[in-house]
Amino acid sequence: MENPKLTRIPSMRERVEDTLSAHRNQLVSLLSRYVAQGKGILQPHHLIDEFEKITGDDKALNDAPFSEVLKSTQEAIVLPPFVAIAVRPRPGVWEYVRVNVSELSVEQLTVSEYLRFKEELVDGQSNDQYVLELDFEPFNASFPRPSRSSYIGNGVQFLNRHLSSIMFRNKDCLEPLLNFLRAHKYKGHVMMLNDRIKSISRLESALGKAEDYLSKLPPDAPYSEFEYVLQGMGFERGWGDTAKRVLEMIHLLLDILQAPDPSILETFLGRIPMVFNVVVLSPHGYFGQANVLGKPDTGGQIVYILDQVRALESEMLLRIKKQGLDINPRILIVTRLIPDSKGTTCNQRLERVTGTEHTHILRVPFRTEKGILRKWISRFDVWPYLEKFAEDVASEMAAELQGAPDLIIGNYSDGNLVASLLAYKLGITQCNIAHALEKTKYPDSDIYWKQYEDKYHFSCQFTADLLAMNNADFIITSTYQEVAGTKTTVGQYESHKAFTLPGLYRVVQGIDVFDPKFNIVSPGADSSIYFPYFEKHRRLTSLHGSIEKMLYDPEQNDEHIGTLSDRSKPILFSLARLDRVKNITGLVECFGKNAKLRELVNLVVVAGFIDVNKSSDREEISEIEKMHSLMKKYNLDGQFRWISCQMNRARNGELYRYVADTRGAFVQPAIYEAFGLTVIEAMSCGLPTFATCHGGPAEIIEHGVSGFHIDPYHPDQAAALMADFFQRCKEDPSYWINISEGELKRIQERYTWNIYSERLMTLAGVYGFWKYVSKLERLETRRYLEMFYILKFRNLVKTVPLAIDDDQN
Ligand code: UDP
Ligand code: LCN
Repeated sequence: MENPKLTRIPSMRERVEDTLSAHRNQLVSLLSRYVAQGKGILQPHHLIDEFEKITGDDKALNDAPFSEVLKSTQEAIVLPPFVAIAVRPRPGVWEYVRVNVSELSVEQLTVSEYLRFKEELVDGQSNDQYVLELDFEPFNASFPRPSRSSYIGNGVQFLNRHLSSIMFRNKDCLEPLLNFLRAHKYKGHVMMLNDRIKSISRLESALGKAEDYLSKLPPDAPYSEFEYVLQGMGFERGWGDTAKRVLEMIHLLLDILQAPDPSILETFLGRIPMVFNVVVLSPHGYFGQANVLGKPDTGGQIVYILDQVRALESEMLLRIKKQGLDINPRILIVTRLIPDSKGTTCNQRLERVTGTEHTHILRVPFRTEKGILRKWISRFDVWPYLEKFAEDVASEMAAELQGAPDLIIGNYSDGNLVASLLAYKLGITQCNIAHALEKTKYPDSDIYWKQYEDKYHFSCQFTADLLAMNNADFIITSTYQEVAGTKTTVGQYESHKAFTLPGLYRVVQGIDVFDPKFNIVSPGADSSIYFPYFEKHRRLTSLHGSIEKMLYDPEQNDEHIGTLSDRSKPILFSLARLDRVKNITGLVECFGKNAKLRELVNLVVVAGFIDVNKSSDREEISEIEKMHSLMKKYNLDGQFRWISCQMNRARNGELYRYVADTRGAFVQPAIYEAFGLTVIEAMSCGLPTFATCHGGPAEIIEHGVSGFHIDPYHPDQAAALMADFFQRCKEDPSYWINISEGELKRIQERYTWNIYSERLMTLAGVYGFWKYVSKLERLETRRYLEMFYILKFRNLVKTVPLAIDDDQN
């Protein structure tokens, strides 16, 4: 066989240089166009648009290496005569190149040099060699991590492979497993192994004896019948509730001792009783079970957590029973107590979660030296309260649980920070859920952070995010794109890999998306509320009267304004909080402009307040004003109905189905949507859905099969796509059914709470074990984080003003 010729892959710099020498003229013309735009940041579409202008049909240039480089460029920094580009050949992998357009020289930059160059956009040239750089790379150097992008988001699978291969290579590595099983206790009661088993060889022989003994018993013999015999051999409760299940566990462990295999290890670790008490943190309000949804900051995260804890409690009960234990699990959702609770239960300390037996909301107030903060405040303003909150939570939670939890789950930036403080202090396994990382939602909010500081305090938020993502033992995301984007777009976590906050610090390695802590575990929609429109026997027809009133009652009031003069038209429906990024005003505008769409459908939106005086949120107030002005500008009366936020979930579920009855559609027009629960809700009802192509919905929906993607930056195209859909459905009603069926299939395959809770409990087991065996390595990172918290974060927090209660004004 001929020897394959070994060729070196050219560096990014060489690829740019090669193209520069082969296509000098065109490239100079292109780069000059970029430079002509002056100092600033160019986005990928700017770069490609200009490239297409100069290449036209020039096949040679289109095929040149530079074309590839440009297609994977995520941003260019123009500071004449330089153009620096950040190239992302594949998810998670970045390179940086700078071209001097006057001298036609090309240089490869390190991440740090690139960021320093980018800072010049804001601060001008600086010779300061001592800018603080945050770099987690050295701590992770000895840590296992995959290199293929396809492994991203499947950390547990990688970790199991790694753990089983080291156990296989070196029998001494089984020792930590033994110690782990021996250390297992619940409130002082030993589980799994007692003192009789002190070594691996002893364990092996005891397992052999137990196997022998159990195989002679009836498979369904209860544990109590053989408890004492097993105890004599060195086993304690936790292996199973029947002889059959204990035998299964024994076989799994014997297999691991013989020849560790990743999937066996995962099954075994997932079945060890480890999690009885869970604390779920979601500090900012309003967190309640009624009358809260749609209020500012109160949306999907609340829905997600309430559904999650119900699913989690059932899964925990099932597992505990199968483990042969008689223990009641506890789940506490910890949030802030808001004394001025505005008709909600947010002023109650403890509230049982409906549909559960062992799950409560525990509310702890935000407190300062001046006392308790009484009013609601925006999630952007909570930073000064969190450290004290964490301390108060530590004692309240200990009292409530009579001990420490086994797992802490943080939610959003504030919850993840508090989770980090508690998990670090108590040595507990920490899981993070971002829901949304604001850096992605607000473009360029890192480099221009100072402009946002007054209203958003992103300096605190991004710092908190970095601290929490690095402290977490594992991170759950709803989609792959949340971690590492797509081939062409950057993931939310990925955007924290390298960025700069000029004047504060520079992040050269903030998080690595290849870290095996990332796992995709997607949520679902509560199937008792969001079920298909055609399941007639389950439909809540008794609510149709109030739904029709909401939609068609001619009265104009705080609850609804606008009218629908032709009730026979399908409804184009949207439901969201009225914040800027949700872009409801963008939807209203694009509807207003498209005569065809206006002729084919009625637009109905449920969002925010109609009366501006009811809102205390900055963004919401400006969106409310914009909605009113758009209604006038486009003369929407007769074709448009605006309904204020709706907090009754059961009725909202029926509303989606009511819209489906009109052969309508749902539209989610956000400028960016981290995941998008309303998309899942609409799809679960079988309502055809159009959703933003920026963020989670791009992954949830397969365009043209289980819904449609729309681009909020091209509203005219979005409106045309929707008009075409309704026109086509008018001509061929089966098209509507096809899309609806496609959506229901997609939901069943991927987005259900059953899949979620099973996965989460297994992850808690595997990462709990991993935390135990890797204690020492992680300590280095944690000490570095502690220093960053104390030296940086605490000072930043001091810049955020404390809120003043209304009666103190
Ligand atoms: N929601 C609601 N009433 C409203 C607005 C929103 O019940 O007036 C619910 C909606 O049904 C969904 C959640 O709030 O369950 C919004 O979640 P999503 O993930 O779509 O967006 P978020 O608000 O979390 O950004
Ligand atoms: C926050 C968001 O912004 C949404 O995109 C998510 O669906 C929601 O949280 C639940 O995770």
